[in-house]
Amino acid sequence: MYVHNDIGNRSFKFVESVMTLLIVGATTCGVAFAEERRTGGPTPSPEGAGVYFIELKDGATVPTKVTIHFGLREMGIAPAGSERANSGHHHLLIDAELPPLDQPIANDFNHLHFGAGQTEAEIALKPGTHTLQLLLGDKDHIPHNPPVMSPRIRVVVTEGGATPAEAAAPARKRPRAQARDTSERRVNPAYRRYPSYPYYPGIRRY
Ligand SMILES: [Cu+2]
Repeated sequence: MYVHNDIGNRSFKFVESVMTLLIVGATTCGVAFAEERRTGGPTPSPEGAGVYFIELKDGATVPTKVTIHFGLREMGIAPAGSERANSGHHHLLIDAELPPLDQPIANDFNHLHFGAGQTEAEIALKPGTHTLQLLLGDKDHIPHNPPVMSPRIRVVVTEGGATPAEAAAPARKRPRAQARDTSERRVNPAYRRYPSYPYYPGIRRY
């Protein structure tokens, strides 16, 4: 009877300590998770916001000079320094780890800022494998909260690599517009005799 009681008591203690461990563990995880989510600067980003590479996939082969198009959803582009809700400007991280998300993004060859509001950029990369990542920054170049960033993708740069657009549409060759676009040929010869018209303000000409 006594032994039985002792075992019962011990097993209860064991269960109790396991429960305590579980509770402590869950609390710690919860705190760590909350900490993770809090990263980012003082500017909030709306739900569903995201940045992405347009027509550029992970593992793509690209030439040494490549134009990269930046996609943005659920937010607007605003130049650096301008205060506008739900907006920011693009940053392209080249061969760089994710920087601290609550501080201004560094400005160097690995962290390119597009503070004028650009949505594309031509960059030059050496042949080899490189990583690219987009990270939106607020007026002060600080990531939003939660941060708005793309997955980090890997590109293989070769001297004769196809551009992302060519890779996306390999069947289509040169755009037709290029062959046609000579302004001389587009002018109707009949109009050449009248090179200019008198201009009357307020009267619509057709
Ligand atoms: Cu910036």
